[in-house]
Formats: sequence, structure tokens, C-alpha cells
Amino acid sequence: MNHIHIAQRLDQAAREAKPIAQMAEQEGYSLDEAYKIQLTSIQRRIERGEKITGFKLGFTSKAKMEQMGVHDLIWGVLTDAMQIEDDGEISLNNYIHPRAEPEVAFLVDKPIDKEISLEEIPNYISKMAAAIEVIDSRYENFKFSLEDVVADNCSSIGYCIGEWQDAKASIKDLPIQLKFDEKVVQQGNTKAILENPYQSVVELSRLATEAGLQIKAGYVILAGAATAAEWMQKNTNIQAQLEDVGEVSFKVK
Ligand code: OOG
Repeated sequence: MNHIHIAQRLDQAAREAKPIAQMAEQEGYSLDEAYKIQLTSIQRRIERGEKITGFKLGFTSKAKMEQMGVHDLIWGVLTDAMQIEDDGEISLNNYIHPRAEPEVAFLVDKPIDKEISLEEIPNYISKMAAAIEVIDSRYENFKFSLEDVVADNCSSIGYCIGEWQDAKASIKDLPIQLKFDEKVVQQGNTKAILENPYQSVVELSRLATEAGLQIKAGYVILAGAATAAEWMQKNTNIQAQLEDVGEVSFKVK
């Protein structure tokens, strides 16, 4: 199977909300090839009229690496079709086996087209918000290798952003919680995200530059979950709270 066929299969699995078997081991593709498959599947979305709205980082915390058994930082692409309105509603029927993660989101002010350092972040990012990412692996049983998950756009399916706030100078130690119907189901701290979630932007600037992609003004960057992910259930209100920054929520029907 060539990478176009693999991208088609993953794209179709997402559209039909039907899981498929893992393919990386059988097809023997490399990590570089997995990113090529990812971009090809994003290209299909763009051809259908979707617009790229940003990037997500994955496996930036130990909690996530341990939960999924994958230990390398990964990145994927967000599109407008993945956006969930704050205080909005989604139907569980459109997903395979979705999970929610509490995250920190950044808004890009100025295009990032080179590798930047932590000190340079304020030149490029001025807003941040509490966020929830919905992940929904296209693979059976939510099981995958590093190459599989990268080809599958890092399990991305949805994201919900709270009200943008001025980016704080230091975000190394902010408690973060995920609540289902007011009950805390996951709690952590931003220091779990690469010791400092701004480091996610630094890593993305390096990886995107290497891949020849620009991080445009207006793009959203999701820094990666601080905690393990939680299975979503019907008729639940899902909320994330990031101390000193804000909160965000949506309903699952
Ligand atoms: C892969 C995506 C990981 C994160 O925040 O670490 C991720 C997965 O667990 O399915 O989004």
C-alpha cells in the first residue's frame, strides 16, 4: 500500500467513525513517512474545504506517555472542522471512542518560520486559554505505535478553547483540572507539560521548520495534555479549568 492509500483509509475511518487495524508494522513505514501520510490526509480535508487552524503537540507529559506507551513528542494539524464551540454541544455518535484531555492553548500573533527560543516566545504569543482536546484514535481499541499515531494525525478530532486571556509571563506551575458533571476526573499541573508549556511552542517551531511548514498568525497551538485522557460518555458536561487563566466546557449528547 502506498502512503496515499494509507491516508485515504485513515481519513475514511475518521469520516465514517469506524475503527481500522494498525498498519505501520505491516506496511513497514518510517516516522518520516508517517508524517507524509499525515499531511496527505490533511490535504484531503483541505480539498473538502477545511482550513488549517493550528497545530497540536502530543506526548508532552509523562502521564500521557505512560497511558499510551509512546514516548516521543509528536505533532499534528488542527482544522476549522475540529473546532467545538465553548459552551457548545457535540454528539457522541460522530466519534469512534473519544477521550477528553485538559490542555493549554496559545494564539499565534506573528508567523513563526524559524526555530525560536523560550525567551523569544513573547514576540510571537500574546494570548492563552484553557482548552479541551478530544482525541479519537482511528485504530481499533485505541492502540497504536508511534508511526501509527503520527499517520493518524495524532488522534486529533476536536478542540474547544475558552476565552483568550493575556499570556502570563510564567505558566510553569498552574493547577489544571478536567471535570465531568462537576466531578474532578483528572487533575494535574502545567509543569507536567515539558516543565513549561511554552516549551511546546519551542519544540513545534523546531519541528515545523524542519518540515518546511509555517506557523501562521491566528493559528492555535495546543501544548499537549497535562494529565491522562478520560473516556467521554453520553449526557455529560465536560469542563477544563486552568488556574488563574480560565475555564472551558461543552456538552456531550
Ligand atoms: C495521541 C495524542 C496525544 C497529548 O496531548 O499527549 C495527545 C493519543 O493519546 O491518542 O494528544
